[in-house]
Amino acid sequence: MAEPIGLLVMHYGTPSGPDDVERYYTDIRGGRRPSPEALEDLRRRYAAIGNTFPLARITQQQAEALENELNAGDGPRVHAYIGAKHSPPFVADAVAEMRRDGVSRGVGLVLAPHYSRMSIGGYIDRARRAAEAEGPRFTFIQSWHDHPAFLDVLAERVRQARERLTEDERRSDLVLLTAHSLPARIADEGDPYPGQLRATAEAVAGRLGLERFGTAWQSAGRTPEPWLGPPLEEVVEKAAADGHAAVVVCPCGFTADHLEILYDIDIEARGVAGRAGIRLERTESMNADPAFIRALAEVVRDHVGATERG
Ligand code: FEC
Repeated sequence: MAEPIGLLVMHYGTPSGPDDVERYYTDIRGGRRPSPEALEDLRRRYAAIGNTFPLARITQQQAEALENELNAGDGPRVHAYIGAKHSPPFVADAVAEMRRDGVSRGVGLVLAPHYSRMSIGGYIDRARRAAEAEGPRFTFIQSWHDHPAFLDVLAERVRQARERLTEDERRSDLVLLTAHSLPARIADEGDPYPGQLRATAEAVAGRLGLERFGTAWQSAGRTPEPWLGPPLEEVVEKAAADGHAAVVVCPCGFTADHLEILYDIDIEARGVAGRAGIRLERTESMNADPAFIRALAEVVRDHVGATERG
């Protein structure tokens, strides 16, 4: 039997608990410690979601389910390894483990669908550096924002969220697809990230025949430089001013429940909507939903097929 492919499943990472928040934040900031005020603010946000840090557990479930799904099919056998950007086991730790296990062929998959040099590019750089001298030999899935199987699952999530609205609300709702904001200069550098979010939104709207939809950027960093906009909060306020009774937020740039969903949308953006007098309904996160896992398995199979064809 052929040697299994090492599937490197990469995610953002999360603190291991409240005591790990400072280390984590310092890592996100490239080794610079945050100011006491910024740290306090982050601690407050984690406290507001009950000091839960579900991302690592959910990623584990996603990776296991993906490995099982791929190994149950006719395609290539895989062994999944998990590596994070900002918490252990880091991407480099996972690559080292693959090497210890004798993996010679690796495929890198980031659990975020849209490519930016600053997001997916950062994961790929880490894995490449770790594998440079002694392998494994890697290929990377650059983005999967427009994979039809993923778009089908997303569209179904939006359909379900709209079902929860009253008929009146549905008649004048606005569907918003969101991703994590990044510094606005990436747009001038020709980065594909903004265009990919737009493409996801248009494809989902097309599947559902939506007339009222748009994109918004969420969770911008707290730095002085301009970030991609418009920010979600502003779009929600404008939706209220324009007479929409509800907004349906689909955070399609993320695949799991974590701070950026449970705080930034469920608490912050929902608070803005409430004050503006409209309803905010959010699509359920993908997490380890079997339909999402089947879609991811297709993404991996298509990539392996394409790289083997050369
Ligand atoms: O629940 C958790 O513990 C982790 C949630 C989490 C996810 C996530 C995903 C992305 N980020 C991206 C870019 C940036 C940039 C900066 C930045 C800062 C933070 C901070 C926290 C945080 N991020 Fe994050 N991100 C998550 C959490 N992120 C906490 C620091 C405090 C704050 O600003 O809120 C700014 C860095 C700097 O200050 O220099 C840039 C992108 C994603 C989506 C793609 C991916 O998942 O990799 C892009 C989940």
